This record gives sequence, C-alpha cells and structure tokens, in this order.
Amino acid sequence: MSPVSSRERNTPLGGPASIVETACPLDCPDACSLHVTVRHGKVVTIDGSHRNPVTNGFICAKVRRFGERLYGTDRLQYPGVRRGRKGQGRFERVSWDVALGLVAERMERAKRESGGESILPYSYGGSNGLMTQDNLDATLWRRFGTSRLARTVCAAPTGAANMALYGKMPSVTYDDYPDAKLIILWGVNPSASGIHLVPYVREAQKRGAALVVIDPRSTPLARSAAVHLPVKPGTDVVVALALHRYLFANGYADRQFLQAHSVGSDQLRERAEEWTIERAADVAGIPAADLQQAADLYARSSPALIRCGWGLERNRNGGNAAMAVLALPAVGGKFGVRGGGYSMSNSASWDIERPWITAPEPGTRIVNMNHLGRALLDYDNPPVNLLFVYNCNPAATVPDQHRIVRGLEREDLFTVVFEQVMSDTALYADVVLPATTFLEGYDFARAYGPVHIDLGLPVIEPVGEARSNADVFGELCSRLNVLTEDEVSGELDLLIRVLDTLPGTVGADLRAGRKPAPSFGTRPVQFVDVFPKTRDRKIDLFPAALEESAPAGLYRYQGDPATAEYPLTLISPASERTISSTLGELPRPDVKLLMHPEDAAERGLTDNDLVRIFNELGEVHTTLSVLPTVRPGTVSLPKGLWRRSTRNGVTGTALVPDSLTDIGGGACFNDARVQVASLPVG
Ligand SMILES: Nc1nc2c(c(=O)[nH]1)N[C@H]1C(S)=C(S)[C@@H](COP(=O)(O)OP(=O)(O)OC[C@H]3O[C@@H](n4cnc5c(=O)[nH]c(N)nc54)[C@H](O)[C@@H]3O)O[C@H]1N2
Ligand SMILES: Nc1nc2c(c(=O)[nH]1)N[C@H]1C(S)=C(S)[C@@H](COP(=O)(O)OP(=O)(O)OC[C@H]3O[C@@H](n4cnc5c(=O)[nH]c(N)nc54)[C@H](O)[C@@H]3O)O[C@H]1N2
Ligand code: SF4
Ligand SMILES: [Mo]
Repeated sequence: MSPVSSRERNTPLGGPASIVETACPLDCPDACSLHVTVRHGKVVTIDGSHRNPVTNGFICAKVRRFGERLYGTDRLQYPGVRRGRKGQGRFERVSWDVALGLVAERMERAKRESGGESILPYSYGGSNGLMTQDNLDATLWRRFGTSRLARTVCAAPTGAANMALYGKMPSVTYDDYPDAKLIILWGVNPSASGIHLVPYVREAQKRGAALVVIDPRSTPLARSAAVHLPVKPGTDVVVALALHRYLFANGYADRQFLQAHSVGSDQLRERAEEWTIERAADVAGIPAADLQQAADLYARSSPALIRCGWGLERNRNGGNAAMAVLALPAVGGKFGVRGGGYSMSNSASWDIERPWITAPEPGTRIVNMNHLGRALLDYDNPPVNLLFVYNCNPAATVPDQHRIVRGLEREDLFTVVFEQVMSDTALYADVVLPATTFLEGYDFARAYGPVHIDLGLPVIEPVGEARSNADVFGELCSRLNVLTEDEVSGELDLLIRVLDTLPGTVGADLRAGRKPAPSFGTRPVQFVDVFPKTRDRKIDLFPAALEESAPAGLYRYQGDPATAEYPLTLISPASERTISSTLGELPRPDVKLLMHPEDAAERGLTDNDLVRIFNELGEVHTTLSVLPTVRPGTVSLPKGLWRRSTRNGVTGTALVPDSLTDIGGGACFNDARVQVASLPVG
C-alpha cells in the first residue's frame, strides 16, 4: 500500500493547471512551505505559502527561479559515459542499465585490485532532506568497505564546539527572538542566508531590543544595529574572550549558575585573562569604545540572545571562536528565560536516529573532505582509484580548486558523478548519472533555524530519466549484493520507514490522507525545558579532549595568516543568488570583488576596474566594486560561484588553502590571503 493517497499524487500530475503544496528541503535554515503552480505537468511558478507561519507567504528569489534549473540547458537528463577529455564535458548517452552495470563492475574491480578503501564516496548535503542522504548510500558504502568521508566542509567547528560544550542542546528558535532585549548576530547574515529570521529580529527591535552585529561587512541588519563591530575575520575568539574577561572582572559572571551547571569555568577565566577590551579591540581592528559598549550591553541585558552563525568558523581560529562565543550565555547567566541563551543550528533537535541503516560502520580509512585534492593526488596505501560524487560539487565548493581539478584529471581515476546538472565537477566524470530535484520526488524538509519538519511531494514527473538517490543506491546495493533480506531496499520502502520514525504528526496526517501540516517542535527555554546532552548534563567549558587536540590549546588565538605579499583577507559569504553552488549555473549579473575605498586607493584601483585576485595557489579575474560596506583589509567574493562566472574560469576556492580549523577539521575558506591588482587589458 502506498502511504500517500492517490489524490495527493494525482492532483499535481493531472489537470491543466494545479497548485501543489510542498516544502523546500535545501540547505537553508528555514525549510519553507511552498506553493507550486503546475501546468501540463510542468512547473510554472514557485512561491511561498502560508501553511507554515514562519514562511508566511514569501520565499527567497533563488528558489522562485528553481524552474530554470529544472528545465535549463545544464540539466542532466540521461546517464552518460565520457567520450572526450576529462573536463571537456562530452558524454555519450547510455541506458541506466549500462551505466549502473559499468559503475558496479568498476567498483568490484577497484575492490578486487586495491581493496574497498580505494573507493572514495564523496558527498555533502545536496537537497539536504531525509530521503536524499545517509540512507541506502550509507548501507552501500559500509557494506562495501569503502573509505569513509569526514563531512567537514561546513559546520564542523561550530558543531564540534556545540557538541563539546552542550551536547548540541536545542537552541532558541525564531519565535522567541521578539522576547529578547538584546540580540547579537555573530558571523551570520540572515538577510541572505535565512531570510525568515529577519522579521523576528525586526519585531524584537520594534519592542525595544538592542541589536549588536559582529561582521566584517556592514550587512543590512548591521546598518540598523546599536553597535556594529566590523572585526577582522578570524579574530572572534579574542573578542569573545574579552567579553568573558569583562564579565568575570566586573561581577557580571553568574557564579551560582556556573557552580550548578558547568565545569571548567576557572580554566576559561584564566585563558580570558590576557584579553582586555583594549588588547582585543586592537587585534580585531575595531574601536575599543565600541567593544566596551557591546560588553556593557551584554552584561546588563536580559533576555540576551546570541545567534552564532557560520561566518566565524571558517578560519584557523574558528573552533575556538565558536567555543568562546557559545560559552558566553553560561558565564553571563543568560539562560533560563524565554529569548535568552544562544541560537545555532537546530538540526539535532529532533534526535532523528536512522534505524533503517543496520549495517555497522566499518573501521576503514577516514578522509577529510577538505583534503580531496590531496586524497586524489597523494594518498597511497591504497590510492583513491574510484571517486563517487553525489550531493556535492567539490570542483566549485571545496578548498584548493586547482589541486582538486588536477586530481580529477588523473587518467587512472574512475569518477562517477550523480548530479542534477552538468556541474563543474560533473564535467570530469567518467560516468554521469542524472538525479531528481526536490520537486520530482518525496523528501522531508527539516528546518534548522526554526524547528519544524515538512513533507515534500513530487510536484512533477522526473525530467528526462532522472532518478532519486534512494532509487539509484537501492539498485546499486542489489547489483552488488550487499543487502540483507529485511533491509530497506528502495525508495518506497525508505519513505515508509521514515514516516514510521518521524516524530510529530507528518506521518499520521499522511496516512490519514490529510494534507500534512508542518510538524513543529517545541519552543524550548534553555535550562528550563532543555538541558545539555553531555554525559553529566553539565556545560563543559574546558573539554580536555579539545585542549589536547587544538594546535595551540583551548581559547588560544593563533594569529592571522597574512603576509606582506598577500595582506588582504578574502572572504566568501553566502549570497542571494545561490545556495552554496546550487543554482550557480543560472545567468547572473557580472560577479564583482567587493573592496573598501581605502584599499582601492592604495592600489590605484577604481570601481568597475578589471582585477586579478591572486596568491601562491591561484588567480581569479573579475571586476571590482569599491564600497565601504566591507572593512579595510578585507575583500569579498560571493560563495558558490561556478567557474563560468569569472573571467578566467577560476573561482575563490582556488585561493583557499586546504588547511584545517583548530577544532573539528573544518574548512578555512576565510584564511585565503590575497593581493589584488589591476588586470592589464588585452
Ligand atoms: N542565500 C543563501 N542562503 C544560504 C546559503 C547560501 O549559500 N545562500 N548557504 C546555507 C549554508 S550551507 C550555510 S552554512 C549558511 C551560512 O550562513 P551564515 O552563517 O550567514 O554564513 P556566511 O554567509 O558564511 O557568513 C555570515 C557572515 O559572516 C561574516 N564573516 C566572515 N568571516 C567572519 C569572521 O571571521 N568573523 C565574523 N564575525 N564574521 C565573519 C560574513 O561577512 C557574513 O556576512 O547559510 C545557508 N543559507
Ligand atoms: N569559497 C567558499 N566556498 C564555500 C563556502 C564558503 O564559505 N566559501 N561555504 C561552504 C559551505 S557552507 C557549504 S555547506 C559547502 C556546500 O558545498 P556542496 O556540498 O558542494 O553544495 P552545493 O554547491 O549546493 O552542491 C550540492 C550538489 O548536489 C546536487 N544535488 C542536490 N540534490 C541532490 C540529490 O537528491 N541527489 C544528487 N545525486 N545530487 C543532488 C546539486 O545539484 C548540487 O550540485 O560549500 C562550501 N563552499
Ligand atoms: S532556500 Fe530557504 S528561503 Fe529559499 S525557499 Fe528554501 S527554505 Fe525558503
Ligand atoms: Mo554550509
């Protein structure tokens, strides 16, 4: 029996024009409810619906354009086998049977000749729903004994800090922002990266809350902040330590709370000791008076809420920055009231185990995904001979682009890319497999800002011969004989298992033939309704394991990697045009490097000049935008560019070293140090 009534499935595919209610699962905190108009089986418009009050009828401009991805010239419609040079993108259409037969045969050969670890499955979030990752793919890789992947390109440092301090306790949801009297947006730009938070921040401001924004750029919300600290990227750890020192030194530390609910506050206090307001302000390149004002506001306000974003984690000091920032509400005694505490990724709030993956994890080699280039070029014992990429576009999004491309060019590497579009990575495939998008299948959208789960329905039939991850990995599992009899083996099977496992009412609604409403979690008050999920339920302010593993120890600043030759910091924040590199194939206005007027003047550059941005790893050619919306010494390019979006087919990730963060093994995107010069014409 299908768990979905035929009415739900037929409406979208039938009549000449119908409206389908679905949900956006993409890697964005908001998980919007969508209203999709379909005519003659094709998507015509995509808009926000009111079914989910957080969405409130509006969505971002990029997903409104998703139809252009569905039917665009870059869409992959059929399996293909490479016929040209690697990177050239010439493929011959083959059947799924031939393509999957070839993939299975090459996997078996790789395992026979060099062992399962010579196969590297490479994936990240993709569509980011429950159906599209960590399901049959996980079963396949585990049973086949491939290398394992540490998925660290994002949220690894902040995640590790949140786990170590609080065991990833659920955090403040959007609904409770209006209760705050002070909101600190720390390394986060909701105006681009989670637009539904903005109205809640505005509502809080309307009710008298003060806003502090800590960001090297003057983002839209920074412009209305009581205090904007345009810190030098990578210096957040010292800024946060100065706040700790101030709280401890001036009687604002909540000793009673610390005593009852934490361990390690003395060591934290010791490490903070050297960071006076003046010294931290000097290192961060901000006025000491502004930092003092932020410290006073934080010390005296309640409820005080810190939204810790991901902008502060993407550098060599990122793990300790996240530790120091997330420790602030503990020291300041900000928990225990609605609107107080911290707010981070709420992705762990539902505690969704995946009981349908029964294969145990093998003890095979772990490859950090930020070292893809090295893995392809340097690893031996065994070398990586087969790379299987899905849910990810590493040639565009992972550090050290040139090294990755050199790896992908290896003639003796067999590369499978399972993708929705002919991405920068797919161009290097030996076999390309076309994947469905979230509008062509079922998925579960999990919000990680607010807390809700919503069901995504197939709005249209798959375009061309595109197939879902569950379907394709299910077939590979059976071709390679890795499933036991009672295991989930295909898409429908998986859908039923997920429905059985989900908390809330999504599953029940669906079975009863009701249009499922988003299922909401609670609005927990930290230290009233929810507590740390650490072993002793206490906050561990000085986790011994991290003190040992972090190169300079906990709460230590490792300095700035700038040199005289490459003095400028290149950052690459989320933009309104793409989600990471998803939708980056669509036409866009000329991509520009943002630079402060002082830096431009120093280099004799003016607005709209053609420039080269370069360091020892590579060189990117774009036009220049000279504006004071970024601090001097820092320049900015959008994240997620495709190689076609710059003048020379090289993007910002080519300038990013593949070094790792102090905690969590994360990517150091914002440790790119560069020089910028005018590009001679001709
Ligand atoms: N439109 C859109 N939305 C997205 C995404 C997208 O690509 N596009 N991506 C999604 C994903 S995968 C993620 S992880 C989130 C990320 O969302 P955010 O947390 O907003 O992360 P970023 O955009 O990387 O950076 C946020 C801000 O940090 C600033 N920043 C850079 N370096 C530093 C620093 O060292 N310290 C401080 N304090 N600030 C710094 C940047 O200027 C930027 O304004 O957004 C999600 N939502
Ligand atoms: N310069 C710079 N680069 C960055 C960052 C930065 O700050 N600066 N931030 C990084 C961040 S925060 C992140 S999260 C990473 C993300 O980097 P990636 O993981 O590469 O994310 P996307 O670029 O969105 O690529 C996901 C791909 O999966 C495909 N896909 C989607 N759904 C499915 C599916 O169901 N099946 C299959 N087979 N494929 C699917 C999409 O078409 C898309 O091409 O990028 C990072 N890159
Ligand atoms: S990307 Fe975010 S804002 Fe845009 S539709 Fe999806 S959930 Fe909503
Ligand atoms: Mo991310």
